[in-house]
This record gives sequence, structure tokens and C-alpha cells, in this order.
Amino acid sequence: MSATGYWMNFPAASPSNIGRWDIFCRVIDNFGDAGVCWRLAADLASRGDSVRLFIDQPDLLAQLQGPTPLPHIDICPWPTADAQFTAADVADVVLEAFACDPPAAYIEAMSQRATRPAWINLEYLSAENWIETHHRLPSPHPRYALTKHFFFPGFTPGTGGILREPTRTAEIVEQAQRQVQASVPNAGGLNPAESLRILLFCYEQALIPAWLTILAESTSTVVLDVTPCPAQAQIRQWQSEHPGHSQPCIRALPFVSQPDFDHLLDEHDLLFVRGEDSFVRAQLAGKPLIWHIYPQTDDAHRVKLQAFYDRYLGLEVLTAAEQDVYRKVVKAWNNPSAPGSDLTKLWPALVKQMPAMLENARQWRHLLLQQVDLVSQLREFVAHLVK
Ligand code: TRH
Repeated sequence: MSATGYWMNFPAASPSNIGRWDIFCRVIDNFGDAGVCWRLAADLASRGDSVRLFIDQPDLLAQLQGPTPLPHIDICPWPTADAQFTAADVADVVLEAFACDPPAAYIEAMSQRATRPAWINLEYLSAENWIETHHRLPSPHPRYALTKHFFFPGFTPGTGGILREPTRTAEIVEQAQRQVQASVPNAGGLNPAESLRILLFCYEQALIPAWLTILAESTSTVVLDVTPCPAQAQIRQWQSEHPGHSQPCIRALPFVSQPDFDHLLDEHDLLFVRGEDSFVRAQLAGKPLIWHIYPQTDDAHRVKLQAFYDRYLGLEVLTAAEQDVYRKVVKAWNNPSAPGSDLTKLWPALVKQMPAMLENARQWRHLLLQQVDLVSQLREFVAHLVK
């Protein structure tokens, strides 16, 4: 065997499918890289393709996947530096996540394959306009007769779409139908007598103490469910400094699998999410979201953040004044030291406009459902490349 024993485990491909996929994933930090690759692998496998997922931190996947092992997916550790490959080892489609560069020996083996594999670089999601002009662009290899293609997830028809697997789509459609049936005139939002259920998943957040103090003064009940993230420690600290507070009702949640995480999103009214994957799943849950974007050193994330909310709020469900409040809260959450980040007045205003924000979230989700999902687009694209 050219490389290591895991090559022997390639599940047989059904002839009606694209065939075999090798996905390469290097974890930069946190859960997002693994999270996106796992969703992608699971989605492909659910459609009958055979997938090997090469990842440098396979242990992360154990936390993300549900209790039932998925057929057609083989999880492989990142190949060691001395691993050798032959053309027979190479899959029909090679997908590197976020330009992570497959091992040099594997790329050489790709160049020796009689039918060249389709080679895809799956990029980060963005709502920026330039995505459309870069999506599907080829990049010839400088040494080998190989061409890599860029695949950009996005929100418009000219992009690769977002991950939305058939099972989740079915759940969402059913949920949306139930919501339509249950709606009554003037409803569509929170009942003021009900509690506000907030789900929190964020990075280190300087606003937490001040925000908790505002929540503590709220007249209606606030349930704050905190996923495993830096906020849990910050909140514990605040609780120790505010013993006996009755508001908000804070619950520290354990880490759950991705399918359970999706259901957690469904169960809450306001979603604080971060990174890429939880941000997408919050949109699919059809709930108002406050996005804590992954910070980049050159501040490129600020443009990306604005591009998303421009599209999202561009539906114009919210009045100009409501949009202003929403944008200011998002801005404060992402840049707490900037002027105007005091939530004292902004927070009550945001809570008051929750019904309109919910309507915006539902209309946005409706648009996303019209889009062809990422895996369908990807399969169609590579089918054309491997012809
Ligand atoms: O964890 P993230 O911050 O991930 C990333 C990485 O930092 C990455 O380097 C960066 O490039 C990217 O963000 C933009 O956020 P994200 O993307 O939301 O990933 C979290 C994953 O964890 C997502 O798949 C949902 C999952 N998750 C669970 O499955 N269960 C849980 O209980 C929680 C809290 C999360």
C-alpha cells in the first residue's frame, strides 16, 4: 500500500453517483473548519457519494456528529509527511477546504491519474459582491497539468449557495408550514407575556457584564442559554459578583452534536452566533441573529459583516429606525470599544422590535430556500468537470 492502511477502507461508490470524494481539512482553531467539512461530508454521503475526510484533528468530529455513524464516510487522519500516493489512491473529486493545501505527494499522484480528478478549493462564505466574479474560476497548477477551481459559498444565485442538506430542508419547510398555520392577525412575534429565550455562542465578549446587568433589569423573563464558549466563564464571573439575582435565568449548556445544535437554534427566539457554520444555521432556523464575526487582523471582517447585514436588512421588513437599532447592536457586539456601543438604550429598543426582526428572519430564510443548496451545486459542477 502506498500510503497507510486507511486507503483500504474506501467505501464502494454507487455507479449512479459522482463517485469518490477526498476532502482535506486543516483546523485553524475552534470548530468551524471541522464543522463545515463535516456537514459537507455528511451531506454528500447522504446523497450516496463516498467520502474520505482527511483532517488534522479527527477528535473534533466525534463531538460534532450525531450518535448514529454515517455510512459512506471514512474519517482519516491528515497524511504523515512521508506518506506516498499513487494515481489509484486519488479520488474522483478532491476538495480542499479553505485553501488548506493537500499534501504535495497527493497532488503529484493527482497529476498521474489517467482521468484527472476535479479539484475544488471551497472558500469561506461571504455576502460581498466580488464573490460572484470569483466563483468557479479556474487556477492552473504551475507544474502539473491540473486545474483547481474556486468554489465560493454565498447568498446570491451567482454563488455556490450554502450548505442545506435535504433532511434539514424538509424540517425547515415543515416548520415554516406550521408557523403559517399557527399565525393569527397581528401575531408573528413574541407574546409580551412570554419569556425571551436567547441562545449565546460567541467569542470573548467585553460587553457581557454590562449586557447581563441590563438583562437583570428586564421586566419580562429572559432565559439565557449559553453554549460552551468563552462567554460561559465571563458569565460565571458576573454571577459570582451578582449573587441572588433573579434575572436572567442563565443555563450553561453542554456541547451537543450538530443535529442537536440545529434544534437548539429552533428552540430560541434570538440567536447569538459566530464564525461561519453556526451563522448559517441560525439563518436556516429563521430567527433573528446577532453575528459575532470571526475577527481578521486586517479588519476585512468589518466589510464582510456589513455586506451581510446590508443584504439581510435590504428586505426592508424593518423600518429605517429599526434597522438602525439592529445595526448598532451588531456593531457594538463586534466592536465593543467603538463609540455608541452602550447597550443601555439599544437593548430595550431591540427587544421591542423582535416581531419585525422575526418577520425579517423568516423572509430571509424563505429566500435561502429558493436558492440551490451548496452540495447540489457542487455535484453539478464537478460532474461537468470530470466528464
Ligand atoms: O467555532 P467557530 O468560531 O469556527 C470558525 C473557526 O474559528 C475558523 O477558523 C474560522 O475560519 C471560522 O469560524 C469562520 O464558529 P462556527 O463556524 O460557527 O463553528 C462552530 C461549529 O460548532 C458549528 O458547526 C456548530 C458546532 N456546534 C455544535 O455542533 N454543538 C455545539 O454545542 C456548539 C456550541 C457548536
